[in-house]
Amino acid sequence: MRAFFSSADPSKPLSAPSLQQRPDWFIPERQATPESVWLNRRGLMKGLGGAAIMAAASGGAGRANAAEGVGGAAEKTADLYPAERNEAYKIERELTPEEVNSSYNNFYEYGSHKQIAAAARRNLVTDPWSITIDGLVDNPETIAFEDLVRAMPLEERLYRLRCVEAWSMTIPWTGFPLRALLARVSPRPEARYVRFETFENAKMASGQRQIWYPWPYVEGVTLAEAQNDLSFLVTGAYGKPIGAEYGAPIRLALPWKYGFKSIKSLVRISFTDERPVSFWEQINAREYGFWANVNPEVAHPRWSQARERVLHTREEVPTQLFNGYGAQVAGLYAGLENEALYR
Ligand SMILES: Nc1nc2c(c(=O)[nH]1)N[C@H]1C(S)=C(S)[C@@H](COP(=O)(O)O)O[C@H]1N2
Ligand SMILES: [Mo]
Repeated sequence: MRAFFSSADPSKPLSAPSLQQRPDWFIPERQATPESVWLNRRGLMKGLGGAAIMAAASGGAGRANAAEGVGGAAEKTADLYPAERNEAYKIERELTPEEVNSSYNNFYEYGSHKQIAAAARRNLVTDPWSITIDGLVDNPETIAFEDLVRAMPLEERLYRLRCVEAWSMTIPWTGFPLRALLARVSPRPEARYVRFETFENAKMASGQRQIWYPWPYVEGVTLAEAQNDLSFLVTGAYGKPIGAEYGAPIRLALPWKYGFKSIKSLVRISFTDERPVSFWEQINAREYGFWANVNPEVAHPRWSQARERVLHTREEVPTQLFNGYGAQVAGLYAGLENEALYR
């Protein structure tokens, strides 16, 4: 499974560094944590030792897992799959095989490398799972995952995913338009942004013991972006509920933006009048901004975005503006030319 990512692979065209290759990253240039704080953290890490931290993490998670059914909350909605495909969202690329997709993931809650699937499946407990919708809405609520899914119109869409690290996949997602959720909760006129938050529980995500990351993972979009047809809340893939590695039981898909915007395992969706500061933006705002629209002409500070490795193939293809979704989304950015739209 790893052969095609081997650095010995002569067809590997790009140096596609992973997000964590940044030895100095936890002191970002502009908003450094006060020195005393991170020195203490380092002291703590040293004192406990990495092994002790890992053992504590997996011990706790193992117990949690024993109490859980195989499929978590998703099991309660399994009868909804497969959902009917919406033919408006087809693409010319071949689908990435499920076994490839489910063994090459970014999910920093389970480690800063790609082989997190087993740990996520073992430790992510999704039953019970509820989602809180709050902030500037007329109908705030906290709702059980299965109740929300049953109230929403599920459909299948074929979407691309273009990671900022210059690889891509094509995925048959199942879910519902974010717009349908907006209609349910009725954002108030003052709401300008939507903020998304992943769970925070180091007992079921050992990566969250890495306390120098700004947990929980947070993302955000404008209300106009949230209302776009393409903004999709994902509950399934390949015709069944999503597994832990994809961000069970519910995650976002924003196919015209770099993959890090597509936040996993959502517990909270908030409507605000303030632009949310995302997880990666907190870590390094120079490299990972709020907009993060795909653009082959705007290089990442450390590598080109001109081309992408199509996972599972040996192909390297040109990246497209807005990841090929310009017809649907370019209009969202009229008048915003002075914003850093492409990082
Ligand atoms: N909570 C959370 N969401 C996340 C991430 C993460 O580390 N934690 N990684 C992001 C990145 S960088 C990418 S490319 C996609 C990967 O989704 P996939 O593993 O389903 O391909 O998830 C995004 N959502
Ligand atoms: Mo990514």
